[in-house]
Amino acid sequence: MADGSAALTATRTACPYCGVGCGVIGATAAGARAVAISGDEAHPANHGRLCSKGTALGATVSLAGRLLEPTIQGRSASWDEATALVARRFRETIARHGPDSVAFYVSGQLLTEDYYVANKLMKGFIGSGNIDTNSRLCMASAVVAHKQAFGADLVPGCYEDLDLANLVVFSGHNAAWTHPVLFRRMEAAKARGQKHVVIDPRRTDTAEGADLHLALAPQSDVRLWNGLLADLIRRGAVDMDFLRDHVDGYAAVITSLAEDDQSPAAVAADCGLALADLQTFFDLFAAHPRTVSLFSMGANQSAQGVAKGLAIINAHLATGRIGKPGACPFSITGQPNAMGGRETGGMANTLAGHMDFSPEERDRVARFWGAPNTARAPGLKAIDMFEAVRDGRIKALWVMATNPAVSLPASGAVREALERCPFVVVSDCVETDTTAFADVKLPALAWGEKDGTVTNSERRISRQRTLFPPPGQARADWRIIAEVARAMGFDGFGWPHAASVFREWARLTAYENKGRLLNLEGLTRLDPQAYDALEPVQWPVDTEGRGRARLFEDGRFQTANGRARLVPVRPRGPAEATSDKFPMALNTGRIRDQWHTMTRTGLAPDLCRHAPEPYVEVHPDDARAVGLTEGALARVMTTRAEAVAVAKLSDRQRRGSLFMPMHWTDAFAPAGRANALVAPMTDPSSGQPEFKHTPARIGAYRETWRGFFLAREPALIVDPGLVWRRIPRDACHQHEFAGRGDRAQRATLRKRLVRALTGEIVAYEDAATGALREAWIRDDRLVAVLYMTEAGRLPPRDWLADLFAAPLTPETRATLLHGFPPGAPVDKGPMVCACLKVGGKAIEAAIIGGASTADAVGAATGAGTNCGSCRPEISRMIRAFTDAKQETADVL
Ligand SMILES: Nc1nc2c(c(=O)[nH]1)N[C@H]1C(S)=C(S)[C@@H](COP(=O)(O)OP(=O)(O)OC[C@H]3O[C@@H](n4cnc5c(=O)[nH]c(N)nc54)[C@H](O)[C@@H]3O)O[C@H]1N2
Ligand SMILES: Nc1nc2c(c(=O)[nH]1)N[C@H]1C(S)=C(S)[C@@H](COP(=O)(O)OP(=O)(O)OC[C@H]3O[C@@H](n4cnc5c(=O)[nH]c(N)nc54)[C@H](O)[C@@H]3O)O[C@H]1N2
Ligand code: SF4
Ligand SMILES: [Mo]
Repeated sequence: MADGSAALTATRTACPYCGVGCGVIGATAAGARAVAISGDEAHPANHGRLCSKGTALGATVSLAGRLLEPTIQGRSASWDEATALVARRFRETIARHGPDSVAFYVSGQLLTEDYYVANKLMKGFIGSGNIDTNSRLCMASAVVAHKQAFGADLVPGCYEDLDLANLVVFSGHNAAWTHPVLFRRMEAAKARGQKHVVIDPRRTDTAEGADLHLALAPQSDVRLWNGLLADLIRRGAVDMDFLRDHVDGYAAVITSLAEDDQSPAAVAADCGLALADLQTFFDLFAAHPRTVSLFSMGANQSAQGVAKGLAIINAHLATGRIGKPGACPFSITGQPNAMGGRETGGMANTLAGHMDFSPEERDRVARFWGAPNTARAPGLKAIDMFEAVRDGRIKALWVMATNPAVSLPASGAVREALERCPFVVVSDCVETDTTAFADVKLPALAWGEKDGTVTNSERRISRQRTLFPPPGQARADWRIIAEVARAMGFDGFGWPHAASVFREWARLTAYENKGRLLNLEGLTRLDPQAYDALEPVQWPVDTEGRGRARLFEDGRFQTANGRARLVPVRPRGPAEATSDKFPMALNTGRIRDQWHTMTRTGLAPDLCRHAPEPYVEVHPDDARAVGLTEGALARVMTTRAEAVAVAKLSDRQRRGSLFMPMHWTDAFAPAGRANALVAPMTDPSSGQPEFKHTPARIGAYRETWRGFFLAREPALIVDPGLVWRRIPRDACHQHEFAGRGDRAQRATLRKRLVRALTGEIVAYEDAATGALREAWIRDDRLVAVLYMTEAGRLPPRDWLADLFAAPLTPETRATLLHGFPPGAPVDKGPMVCACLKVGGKAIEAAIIGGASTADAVGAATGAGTNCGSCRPEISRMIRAFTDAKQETADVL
């Protein structure tokens, strides 16, 4: 699918980040490893829009840090050798300890073709259910809720419903940051009158501009949605005809609701909400038949995640708000191919193609694969899988396209498991915290090199296409797996190209299909050319190749009797309650410009400027109580571990709650890893961990010294006594340090940092204040600077960081050790608009200059005019300024 002039080739592909699944056009020149990115206007998911992460894709395609050849125990190996070794070790382990002694842990960032092949090998030919995916951490609760309510893991709605709805409820979903392109679409609908309600303990950027924000007590969602359903019943707002014709379980739900006091006052009290706000929500919901309820990690990542999903679905089924334009419960997916993994069978408790382990379904899949050994029972879910690795039941593990040493809860125990496991294989594109534990590292093709399909949140299959030739010896994941399968002696893994894998997968969905909605019948005969040219299409795909936007339009569901099920759910508290020792609730999640464990977005300096360091957000009252000030280092402690992060004081946080982003790793900030803290408590039926609630306490870190080191190359420091973090900048790397040791600790660090530096040294030292400032200069260029202090202040870093980009002048040299140019210190503030690179200070200046709307700020500075995901923040800055002006006026 390439067209364009000989000089530049434009290729239509899809963004590798979130589940919105935006179409991207990459313009490349032959022989160059660079790409110009633009949004694909013809793609129905985004109509040409991209967010900051998609826009910055070009900055992530360098080969820095890439795995380019297989390695065995750290030494280079050929593919033949590595493949043979993996096959032999898996075969031997299975022969001695049985098929359940091995496991695959895979990812929603694999393509559908990769997923299909991995699943076929493990469940079909090795004969174990032990393949699970990081979607366990993400979508598992929604999957169970869908299966219980609809009979299969089916997402009823489509993005068009987000335009057509009159009311959108965001349940534990910070769309402004996590699905920015869809959020812009809903902002446009809001301008036409659509109402937004946000249910989230935090006042997120999504909540900032909403009509109503319900800052509910953590984990009280089931109580809230049950209260809503009871209220709808009281008002007579349920759809009795729809219930009679299409839904079972109404009587049971009524009985169950009666077990709790459903008076609005009692519900409001239990959810920590003002009664008036609760009433407003109930009124809004009753008044708008065209309601979409989006639910995401605030719902799924909970020990009652399934119940939360069901409570939301119940409200929709009872009001008949499903299968109609602008009305549905909508579980939005996180990863680009979370959906593809659920389809192919990446989860340990499903078999393949929406078929499970009933004897009939299992036999059907086994016949299709020609694999009499096909697993008869589900395997271990992620948390249990790593527990089994830790206690030695699993002895060979293959991790693909995920970084569990960072992203699984209780990551300390996960690292122990990886350390103890006799044989660990990791397929990745780069070195990660997880590859550090690998016996065998296998280099995978990355975005821009790989070729295949992904399915987005609205069941839309899109092509990811190749922009660059494979670097080094990197290979497609599906091919790596297929080669190992063949080396293990299995037939049925001989596909010549991705198109033939896809065709086989499509045929499985259609095989003996008497009513499974997941059916790709119309795609079973794609030849390589047609596969290459495949236009985005939503499953089910009929024999003519036509997709379907909305499911259940005829009121038929995929249960045995065709009726949906209302499933009664009762509210419960979090899995681990807060206590005197750990009185606060630690919540974790995402920030706007980083993607998970930063292996890609961490390469783009522009994406590291909005929230450059690991932080913990805390209510000012809670901070005051423990002597924490804005910007100080805070210790966060749980029963599992301790972390150190920068304190951000904000009344957007509830009292008693803390929030930490999930992103930082050993490579960027070892002390700031949130998952060292998180307890591995799970929902009993979905196995999804409660990432959003761990009892914790917070205090000040109280460092005795601080410093920063700017250098051209990143430094990696292993020293648990030290708090450090690295921030990539345009022309250098910024490292921030703090410690609680004496001057010897500083001296040891200094020695390590400067060991390899060469050049002329300019230095200033004041033993009395513990100030040390040094710069290394070679050929009029800065090589590195190191600043340390005990009691004193450190200069802003922006000016110094920018000095690395150009030769020094006599003027800049003269004030180098001051840390700022002649005149004022330079501090651009955080990067508010990552797309157009506009800092907070420039936006403040525009606001002071009279810009009083986000549009006006955009006109003055450009900020917010590309993807718009910073517009809520700009509005907040305008409001803060107006409030401050008002207060001043009141005082005067
Ligand atoms: N920028 C960016 N975007 C991403 C990603 C990324 O890494 N970075 N990752 C992608 C992936 S894989 C996923 S899964 C999605 C996730 O997208 P989201 O689900 O929107 O992201 P989170 O920040 O994990 O969590 C959402 C919200 O749940 C709230 N929450 C916490 N506890 C509760 C509770 O008890 N009840 C309710 N109602 N809400 C609660 C949190 O405060 C948080 O604001 O994002 C995708 N998009
Ligand atoms: N505390 C806390 N923890 C969380 C969450 C939370 O909200 N709070 N959210 C959870 C959720 S929803 C998710 S989805 C997970 C995400 O957690 P992870 O999956 O661990 O995060 P990523 O950084 O996206 O890891 C993807 C890895 O795959 C590699 N990769 C990318 N493309 C390819 C490819 O084509 N082939 C191969 N072989 N490798 C590739 C990348 O380099 C990277 O190392 O984190 C979970 N962890
Ligand atoms: S919203 Fe952003 S991250 Fe998500 S698919 Fe679109 S461009 Fe990529
Ligand atoms: Mo996710």
